[in-house]
Amino acid sequence: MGGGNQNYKRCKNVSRMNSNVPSYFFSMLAASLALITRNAVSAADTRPNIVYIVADDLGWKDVGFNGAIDIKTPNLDKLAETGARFEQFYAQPMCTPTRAALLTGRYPNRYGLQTIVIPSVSTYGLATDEWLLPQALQEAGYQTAIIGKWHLGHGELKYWPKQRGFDHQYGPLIGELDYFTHEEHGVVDWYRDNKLVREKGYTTTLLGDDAVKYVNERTATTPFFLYLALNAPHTPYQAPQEYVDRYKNIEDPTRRIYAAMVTCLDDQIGRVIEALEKKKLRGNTLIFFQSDNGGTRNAMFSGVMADMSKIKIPCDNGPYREGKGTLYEGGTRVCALANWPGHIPAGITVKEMIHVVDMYPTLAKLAGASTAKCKPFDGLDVWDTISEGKTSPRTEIVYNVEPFRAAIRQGDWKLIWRTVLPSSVELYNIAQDPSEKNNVAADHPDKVADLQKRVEELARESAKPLFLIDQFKAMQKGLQGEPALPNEDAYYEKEGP
Ligand SMILES: [Ca+2]
Repeated sequence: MGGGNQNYKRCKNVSRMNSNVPSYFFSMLAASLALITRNAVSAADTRPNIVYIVADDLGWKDVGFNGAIDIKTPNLDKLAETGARFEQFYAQPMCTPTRAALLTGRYPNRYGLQTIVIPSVSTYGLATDEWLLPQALQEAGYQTAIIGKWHLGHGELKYWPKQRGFDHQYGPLIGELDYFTHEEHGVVDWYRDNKLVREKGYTTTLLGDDAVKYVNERTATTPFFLYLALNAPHTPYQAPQEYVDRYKNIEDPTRRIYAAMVTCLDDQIGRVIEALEKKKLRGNTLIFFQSDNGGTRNAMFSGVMADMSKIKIPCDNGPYREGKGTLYEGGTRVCALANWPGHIPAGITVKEMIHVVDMYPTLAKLAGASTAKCKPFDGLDVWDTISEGKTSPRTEIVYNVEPFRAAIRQGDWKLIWRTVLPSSVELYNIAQDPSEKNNVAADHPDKVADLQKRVEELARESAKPLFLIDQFKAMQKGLQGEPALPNEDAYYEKEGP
């Protein structure tokens, strides 16, 4: 309405300046036409399509655009060359928490998903009173699809993606599965629009097929949000032989399969880009890519399906310490890029801090979606940082806050605090020491105290971890039943002291 009024006022001014009526009439006509054209353009929807791609447990340095030499990722590299790569893009240390942070714009300690992941035997999920990104986009007129891994609740239908704002769903609901049988502990976890489907094929390729089909069915009149959550290259390490054969030069057998998995993932992304180009949708599509956490460096966090005792862990997080599951940079600083021709400059490196919680407010604003139904965001709109290189509004990263450990970064200072006994405190200057080699806590007691105070504040605001509640309940059940005393008859029959 404001714009309309301004036009009206401008027309009135024109009328004062022009005494002759035909000139005034034509000015009015021109102004009206301009207004109609503008409205027509917005009705045809220039809001971007969003293709948000997540890889699973991909090492920071296992993509060409971050320096991988043996693993080939030409499609991702081209997106980075013609878009923005991120140097300090942070996620949570594991699958469930990062995916929850992305879709809520809020840190997982707000709603109890901060600890580990939702195990396949558990029935809890992402709180249904959170208003998710696909819901906001759907409400704004977007078509929405999840093609790939969910891992935000599978035990009850109310937690499933189609119940949470996605028009279309295809892929697994839990955290890991066999790439060929689509089973986890003998149970098939492969669904299309809430229906169990039994299909042949390699998961990464099947997800790529469905993503291409989805793009082919879209038109320029309705924007869409495609959340392409590829389950590769999470354990178990499995790849089609044709991809493994491309890496005969890689000596270590697990790294060879892992490389094959990553290249297959890259190929699917290439197919999706090609489909967008053929449909002439590429120019108005923002593509985002990230790993959900760092590559695995510790077998304890690798998952439950693979026997890690006989293999060399294949992931490479480059200069960053440790990996998935830990609060060090290797677990939380992930490979990421964004690409939107004409809107994100080509070949830039965004060096500013961004956290995955920032994506919801950023994307919702680009989409013109209301966030009125959301709980208070931890995320910030970082679009000017991505598109114009402006300073990030983000000055703090909350790596995680759990009852037994936490990590937080303010500016260049990062605290990692282990609160269980024996406790430990680590302080790093990330700008000077990105590999976290020199713990300088003893030299900066005031900085440690400040950051600990902030962690205490966040801990007081936190929900209890649903994982721990669930595990305690399971443990309590195990403690009930008959006492483990010897059988009475057997005891009295026994001769002895
Ligand atoms: Ca993961």
